[in-house]
Amino acid sequence: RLKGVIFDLDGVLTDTAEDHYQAWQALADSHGFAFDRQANHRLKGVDRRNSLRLILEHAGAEVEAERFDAMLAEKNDIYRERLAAYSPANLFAGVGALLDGLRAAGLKIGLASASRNALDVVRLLGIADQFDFIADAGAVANAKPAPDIFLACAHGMGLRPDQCIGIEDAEAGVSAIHAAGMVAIGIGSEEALPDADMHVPATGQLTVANILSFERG
Ligand code: B16
Ligand code: MG
Repeated sequence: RLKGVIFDLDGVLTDTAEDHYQAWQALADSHGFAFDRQANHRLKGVDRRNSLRLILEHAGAEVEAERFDAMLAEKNDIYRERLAAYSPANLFAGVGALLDGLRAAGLKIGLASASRNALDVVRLLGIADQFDFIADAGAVANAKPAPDIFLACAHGMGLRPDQCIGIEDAEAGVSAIHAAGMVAIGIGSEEALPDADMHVPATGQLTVANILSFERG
């Protein structure tokens, strides 16, 4: 029986992707590395460290460990400056009502984001109190597509993975949900997320009824 719903953050509850992109672009520009929106597509759902690896690979560049870490910190500073402008208005339409509905139906709600800024983001969105558990991306060994963050979230909610459904907008995230032994709802087209078990174009279009019927079906 379904007892918990685990949400990804970026692309599912809000659109931090544009701010991540702008921060990476500013970083790449200031260091003279080739980067653009096209190259940014590969970073969807990928954690900070692996994102920088992909950016350097794209630019055909290599940097020593110390500069690599300094670049990660620099990108995060730029990103957090952008986050300062966030408010509940940045929550995707319909998500507030969906969270209220899940809670009223007695389901637990979890967050499994690759972002180490996730807690601050949900606070800024005004939904931090809605979560029974927020998994800490900094505390898991392996990033998505590994199952770690979804398993940590289920465990933190006191549930078994097979009692949870995961909601993701990125391929790496859908793989992580499946590797955790959960069913996956994909936010986006079937083309973009071929492995997801069900698709909706936007999170706000999900209802408690169709999440529950999906489980039974
Ligand atoms: P941070 P999600 C991911 O969030 C983003 O999609 C990805 O672009 C970002 O690099 C990653 O979080 C790490 O974020 O630098 O804040 O730790 O989709 O897993 O919610
Ligand atoms: Mg995402």
